[in-house]
Amino acid sequence: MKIIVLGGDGFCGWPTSLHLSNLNHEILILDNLSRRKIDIELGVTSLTPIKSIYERLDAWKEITGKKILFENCDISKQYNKLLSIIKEYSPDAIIHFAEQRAAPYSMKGSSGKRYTVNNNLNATNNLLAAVVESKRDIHIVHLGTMGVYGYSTAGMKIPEGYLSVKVTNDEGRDIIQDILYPPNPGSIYHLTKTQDALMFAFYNSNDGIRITDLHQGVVWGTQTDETSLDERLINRFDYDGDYGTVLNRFLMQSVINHPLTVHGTGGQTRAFIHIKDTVKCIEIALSNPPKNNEKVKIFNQMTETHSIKDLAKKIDQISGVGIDFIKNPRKEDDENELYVENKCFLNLGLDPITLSDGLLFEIQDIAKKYSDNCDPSKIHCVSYWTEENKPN
Ligand code: NAD
Ligand code: USQ
Repeated sequence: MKIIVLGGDGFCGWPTSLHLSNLNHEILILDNLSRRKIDIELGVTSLTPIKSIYERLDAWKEITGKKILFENCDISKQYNKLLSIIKEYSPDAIIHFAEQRAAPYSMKGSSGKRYTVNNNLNATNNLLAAVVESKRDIHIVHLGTMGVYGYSTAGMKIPEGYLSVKVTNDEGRDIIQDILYPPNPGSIYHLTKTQDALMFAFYNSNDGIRITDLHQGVVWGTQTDETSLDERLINRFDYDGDYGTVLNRFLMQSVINHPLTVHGTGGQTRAFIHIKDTVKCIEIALSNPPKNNEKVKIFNQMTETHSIKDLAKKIDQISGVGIDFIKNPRKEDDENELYVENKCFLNLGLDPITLSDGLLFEIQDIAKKYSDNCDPSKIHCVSYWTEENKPN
């Protein structure tokens, strides 16, 4: 397959590009390297020493003989460039990772909110408009988020995208319809993903674009089989208060003897997936595209759920660093239950990787190896959802 990977220099996009290239797909990465620029703006670096995109691609070619192409393109702004690349390269599929993905960054005052909305919504709309204008038959695979459903206890299993509702009309007749699950975003970032979903529904019904939207949980881990081949291919590892995700943060904190930063009571339950399963799920989604005229396919891309408190306890047990319950910088429920349907991927052959001490130790080893790169002053989250969420 010929595949364009939008955002292929990022945490999920880089290992996915290598994985698909290894399977002999032809890969072209489009990325504006904004994630690296945000590191500079925030005064942090990935814990792991990531190489420039050019060094990464040269190393991949040297090690495997496989060539991945790269173009620097801001897909939220450079519409004509995006369109001509799509027409010229004529891909079978486009994977869309190219969005600002940190909830705390998106809540960093008006600049974070405006940047996230402008970047993410224009990126998605430009992609969809360009696919229509190119007149090519292209399968779009988008990375959405479990957070589109919200994290209030639903009292039911969260379905894969659509909710079957029954309404009784004026004549007393029951009408049954599948609607998009009611969106309930918890941050500006998550809000953009709910709006992406509406754009997909519209372009799918109006233009017949074939789309798979993957509502992914929190990703943990860092290396995949391909990124482990050589240090120059290493994946990024975010630990800072904006971009670090909770489990990787806790593992990193545990190796530098920093008490684990649980927000609030830690009763929040979230869905998780290992990065090796992320790349596998995308491979599966590409091999199972929607048919012509099929509605947007929505899969829940997660393998397990855990409460933050239970994760912290588990890591405290293996490290003994202690737990620091801090005032929650976010406006979110203190406690929630979460049951998620994930049959789509399981039925298509996903064999989930779940939390095991072995994998936790593996990530701790990486964090330990590069712990000199950690700036402890960047660990705490200093992005607050509202004034009331600020520390007393
Ligand atoms: P990331 O920030 O590491 O990677 C995103 C990449 O997209 C970066 O390389 C960035 O430079 C690029 N990019 C952003 N805006 C762009 C634009 N306008 N034009 C071109 N390139 C642009 O993020 P990630 O963790 O790899 O996440 C990828 C996708 O997966 C995101 O859409 C995110 O919402 C989704 N996701 C991530 C997680 C997670 O835990 N990391 C979980 C669920 C969903
Ligand atoms: N949390 C802590 N302590 C920390 C960091 C986080 O208690 O040090 C808590 C948060 O308050 C939240 C939960 O852990 O309740 C998850 O936070 P997170 O930063 O790991 O994840 P989140 O902000 O939800 O975002 C991440 C990715 C995002 C993706 C989302 C999937 O950055 O791109 O969409 O996970 S999901 O959460 O399923 O919506």
